[in-house]
Amino acid sequence: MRAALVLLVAVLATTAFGRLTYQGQIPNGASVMRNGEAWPGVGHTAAAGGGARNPFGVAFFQAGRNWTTALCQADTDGDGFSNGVELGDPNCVWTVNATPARTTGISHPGFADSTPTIATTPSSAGTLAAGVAALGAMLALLL
Ligand SMILES: [Ca+2]
Repeated sequence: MRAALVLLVAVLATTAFGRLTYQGQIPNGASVMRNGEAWPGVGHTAAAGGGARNPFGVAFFQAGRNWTTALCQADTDGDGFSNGVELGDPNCVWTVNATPARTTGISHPGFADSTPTIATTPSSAGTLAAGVAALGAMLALLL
């Protein structure tokens, strides 16, 4: 009886450890959020992991539990953002243990109701301001 209990505890501990190991197989695997809620079980329909897999979890499993270029470029939840954009690796160059290109605004690649919050870059804001100024100058000439 005691041996069975020890075995059960060991199996449960291994299962939990395995899930945490997978976090390291994808960029920002420990920082995935879905609408403000942390989602450590990235590949699962339940935030804590275990049970059924979400579309990203299915694709991750089919990719051999590896961050492949195809998995990065795919949009497994169909929200218009590739998995790489959602997880901070827009150019699909991330490797295990490396720091992803972006570590903020990480969204969930398994749910379409979760999309990345990417700040507008200063360069594009500057371009817009220059365009507005040029348009204003053209209108001034016409009037
Ligand atoms: Ca998403």
